[in-house]
Amino acid sequence: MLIRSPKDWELPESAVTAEQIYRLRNRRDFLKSVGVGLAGAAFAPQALLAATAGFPSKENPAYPASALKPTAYEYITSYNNFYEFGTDKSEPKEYANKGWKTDPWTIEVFGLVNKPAKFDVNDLVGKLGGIEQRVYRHRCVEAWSMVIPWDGFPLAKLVALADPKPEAKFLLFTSFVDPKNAIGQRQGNLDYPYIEGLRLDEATNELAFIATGIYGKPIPNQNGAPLRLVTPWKYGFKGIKSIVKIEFTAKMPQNTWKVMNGREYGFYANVNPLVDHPRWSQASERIIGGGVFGGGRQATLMFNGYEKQVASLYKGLDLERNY
Ligand SMILES: Nc1nc2c(c(=O)[nH]1)N[C@H]1C(S)=C(S)[C@@H](COP(=O)(O)O)O[C@H]1N2
Ligand SMILES: [Mo]
Repeated sequence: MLIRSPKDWELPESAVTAEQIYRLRNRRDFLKSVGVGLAGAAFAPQALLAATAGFPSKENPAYPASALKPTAYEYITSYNNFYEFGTDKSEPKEYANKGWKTDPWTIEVFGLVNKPAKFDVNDLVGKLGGIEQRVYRHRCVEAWSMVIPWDGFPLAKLVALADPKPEAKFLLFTSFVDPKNAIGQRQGNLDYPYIEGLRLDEATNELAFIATGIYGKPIPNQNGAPLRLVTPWKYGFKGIKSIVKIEFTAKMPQNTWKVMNGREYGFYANVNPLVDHPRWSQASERIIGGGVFGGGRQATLMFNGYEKQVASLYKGLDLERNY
């Protein structure tokens, strides 16, 4: 098993020259220019590829690795929920890396905003002033958990760039459609595209994050490349992967799991150990990962341990009804 220490993934800036960075803005041209074919591209130095999307990132001292015990990289990237690539935890790693392209990638921001726009992901990261690292808890509704060192940017920055109109109250996120490459979309295991929603004040909460990396490296396809939502106080299914559209709306949008089974999954999906899932308890969780840190169970925390940051968002809301 691969356990990476910070030393392995913090690549010195000196490893990348200005010229290389410049050429990598046209990554494929660069790979062609040095004679790296499709097969060789997999071995292109991470530092060089990473340079285009703002890596290496700096740790945000408010969410340090020292406060939590990050799950090993190997587990984070091989135990996944990404139904577009199969329902088994091991399938996304295999099927999301068989010809599905996540670079280049465009994301469209539109709806009730003053500045609708389409962005190339790397341009967007540049516009927003780069990326940072935050170590967050990750709690799936299936009662398992991990701790993930994400790289990315606060969603609030993207919201500010879009400049919402006063009528905008919600965000509707839409994932990609590509049945040719997504085996789960061919099988029709869910209604596609996968969609998710947030209230505008949830989206601008300091915790809401768009991840473009894990452990200081570009986010692997199976984790939702090139950019996915991270809302650590909510169950994992809110963290929609591989986003292509964000629409600002006046009405509360639908979300995939609520559409599939509204009796079991709601819009809010806030982690709450006191409200059981109809088929299992949410009071505790299985810790993913072997060795010293994994394999056990622990009590689930209200709002997954982020009560201080988010409890005020839900004042006066009946959390049992508004699951
Ligand atoms: N597009 C899309 N996003 C998705 C999912 C999915 O099936 N499709 N699964 C969700 C669920 S249930 C979880 S727990 C997390 C898993 O993220 P991870 O594989 O990076 O841990 O992604 C969420 N985002
Ligand atoms: Mo999940």
